[in-house]
Amino acid sequence: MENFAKRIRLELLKTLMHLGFGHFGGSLSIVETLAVLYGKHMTIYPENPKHPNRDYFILSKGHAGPALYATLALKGFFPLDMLDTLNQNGTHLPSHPDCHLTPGVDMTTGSLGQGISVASGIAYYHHVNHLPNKIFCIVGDGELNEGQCWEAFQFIAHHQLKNLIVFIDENKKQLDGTTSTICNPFDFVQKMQSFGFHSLRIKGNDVNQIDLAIQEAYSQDKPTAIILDTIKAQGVPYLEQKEDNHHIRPNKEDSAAIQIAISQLEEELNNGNA
Ligand SMILES: Cc1ncc(C[n+]2csc(CCOP(=O)(O)OP(=O)(O)O)c2C)c(N)n1
Ligand SMILES: [Mg+2]
Repeated sequence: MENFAKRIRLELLKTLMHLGFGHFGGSLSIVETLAVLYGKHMTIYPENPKHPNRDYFILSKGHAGPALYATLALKGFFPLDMLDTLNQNGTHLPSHPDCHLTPGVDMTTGSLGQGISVASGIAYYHHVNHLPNKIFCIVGDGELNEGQCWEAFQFIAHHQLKNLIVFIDENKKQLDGTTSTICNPFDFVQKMQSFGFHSLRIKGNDVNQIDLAIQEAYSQDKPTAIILDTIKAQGVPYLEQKEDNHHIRPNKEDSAAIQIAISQLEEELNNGNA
């Protein structure tokens, strides 16, 4: 899974550098979670993406679409070289996911707050029909400013939708500042517990912790919210330190740092150290 995370991060960085701008911060912070989901936990059918037995993934924080695209390409939903068409005219990879355009994308997202509502609806359908499919959804910590998310959480807990695992990417930043200064969320673990969830906080850059948290979720008698303690732009130290790392159009210094990260990842993957 660590190896897969490195491959996702590498393809993601190459894709965004090819485009010349993008949501580096929020894409990088979910790489490890995507690696664990698509590398281990999800039943997927890259040759037949809409297979009825598939598990579902909803990227509610849709601006991190490029991280999902890198993952889907590496799993064989579409060719890797398609990543270079990100955001171009006529592309099948718009900057925010579109389920009508991209194989493997289960829901169109980007308007924050809506993905988690749809995920709860998909989970409810499978729950009442006694279908075994699992549903995974990642929401952003800033996204939780949207009241709609909390309506969805109430619905999920009320109906005991244990087939849905919610991840909150707590990277502590939103578009233009920190979550604590813009609209303090306080403690997401306590909050989700009081909303009726089993909830725990783990290191969101540690694939083993993510894996164990998902396994823990399977054995609960209530739905689970996994709080991912992450760093915005995780995995590229220079960008982690950059104050405004939500949407970046890399300047000379940024580009040099990203190139170093790309070379390091390539070297680690080539040496089999990953
Ligand atoms: C309804 C809605 N309002 C505003 C935006 C613009 N927007 C895009 S990303 C973002 C910040 C989201 O913060 P967070 O969920 O913390 O994302 P992350 O830190 O994971 O990038 C905003 C306000 C949007 N996409 N949808
Ligand atoms: Mg955030």
